[in-house]
Amino acid sequence: MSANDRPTGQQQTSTVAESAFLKACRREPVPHTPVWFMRQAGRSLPEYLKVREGIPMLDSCMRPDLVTEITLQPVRRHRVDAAILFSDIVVPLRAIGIDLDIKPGVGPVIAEPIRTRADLQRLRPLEPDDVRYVTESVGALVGELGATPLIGFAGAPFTLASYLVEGGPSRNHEHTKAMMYGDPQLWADLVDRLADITAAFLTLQIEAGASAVQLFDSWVGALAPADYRRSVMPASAKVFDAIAGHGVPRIHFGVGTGELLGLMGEAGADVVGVDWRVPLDEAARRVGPGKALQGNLDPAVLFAPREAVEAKAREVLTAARDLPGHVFNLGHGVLPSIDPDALTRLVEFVHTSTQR
Ligand code: 1CP
Repeated sequence: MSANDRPTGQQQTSTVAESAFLKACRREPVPHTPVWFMRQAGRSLPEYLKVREGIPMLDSCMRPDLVTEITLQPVRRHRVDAAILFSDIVVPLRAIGIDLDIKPGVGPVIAEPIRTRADLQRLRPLEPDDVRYVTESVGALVGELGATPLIGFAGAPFTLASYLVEGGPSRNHEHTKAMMYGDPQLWADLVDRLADITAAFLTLQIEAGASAVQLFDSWVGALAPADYRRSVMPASAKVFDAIAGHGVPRIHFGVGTGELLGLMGEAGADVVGVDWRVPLDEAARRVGPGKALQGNLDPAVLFAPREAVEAKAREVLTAARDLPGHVFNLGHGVLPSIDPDALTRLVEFVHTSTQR
C-alpha cells in the first residue's frame, strides 16, 4: 500500500507545493496546523521493528527498499503532514570512509575519534556517488508520497563534530570543548569541513526531490551564546547559505536552545525548531520576525492520559495562535517506548482543533 491509499492531512490539496506543511513553513495561511514528529519512524512502531529484524541500523539506511518502507510507515499510520527520510546524521560520515557504527541502545560510535590536525584529512568532501542509495531512496519516496512533502535532513557541524571528537554520545562534550577552546583554528577548520559535507548531503537530497530540509543541531544547547556565535554559527550559516538558492524551506533545530534562539534565527533558517522549555510566543520574540516556528510538545507528555495530552497540546496551539507560521511537532524526538496510538490521536487532535 502506498501512502496515498489512505487519506492524510493533505486530503483537500493536490500538490506538495500547496500542502499545509509547506504553506506553514512559508508563513502562508493554512487549512489546518500541519504536524509531523521528529523520529516518527523507528522503534515506537511494531511494523518498523518487524522490517528491521536482524538488519543493522546503518545497513538499513543503505537499502532503498527499506528506507522507502520505513519512511512511509508513520505517514500511513498517523496521517502526519510530512514524511522525514529514514536515515541518520552519521550516514554521510560513514559514506566518506569514517569507521563508525550505530550500536543498539547507544548510538553512533566512532572507531578512531578526530582529535588532531592530521585526523582532519580523513574528512574528505562528500560526492553524490558516495550516497547513491540516498538519492535513489528520495526519488522513490517522492513518487510514493504524492502530495505529502518529504523532509530531507543532516546533522549540523557542531553535533557531528561532537560525535567525531568524543568518539560517541557524550553528556559533557569534554573533548569537543577542549578543542573548541584550546585550538580554535583546528576547531574552525573541522566545522568548516563538516559544513561542506552537510551542505553537499542536503543539496543532493533537495535535487532528488526533498521539499524541505532540517538541520539537526541536537546538542548545541550545551553552548553559551557567545561561544555559539564565535565557534559554531559561521559553519551552520555556511550550510544555510549553500542551499538557499534551491528555495526549499530550511528548518533549524536543537535541544536546550532557549538562550540561542535569536542566533539560530540569524544563522539563516526559514523555520526554527523549538524544544519544550520555551513557549512558542516567547520563542517567536527571541527568534525575531520573518521566521516560522516548529514545535514544541514535550515528548514525555505522551505518556500521560489522553485528556492531559490534549490539554498540553492545546497550550502549544494557544501559544502559537498569533504566529504566521507554525508547524506542530514535539520538542525533541518520539521516545521509543511510547504507545504509537497516542501519536495518531495527537495528529487527529491538532488537525480537528485547528481546522479553518
Ligand atoms: O536501533 C535502532 O532502531 C536505531 C535507532 C535509530 C534510529 C531509528 C538511530 C540511532 N537513528 C535513527 C534514525 C534517525 N536518526 C532519524 C530518522 C527519521 C525520523 O525522524 O523518523 C533521524 C532524523 C535521525 C537523526 C539523528 N541521529 C539525530 C538528530 C535527531 C535527534 O534525535 O536529536 C541524532 C542526534 C542522531 C544520532 C543517533 N542515532 C541513533 C541514536 C540512538 C542517536 C542518538 C544517540 C545519542 O544520544 O547521542
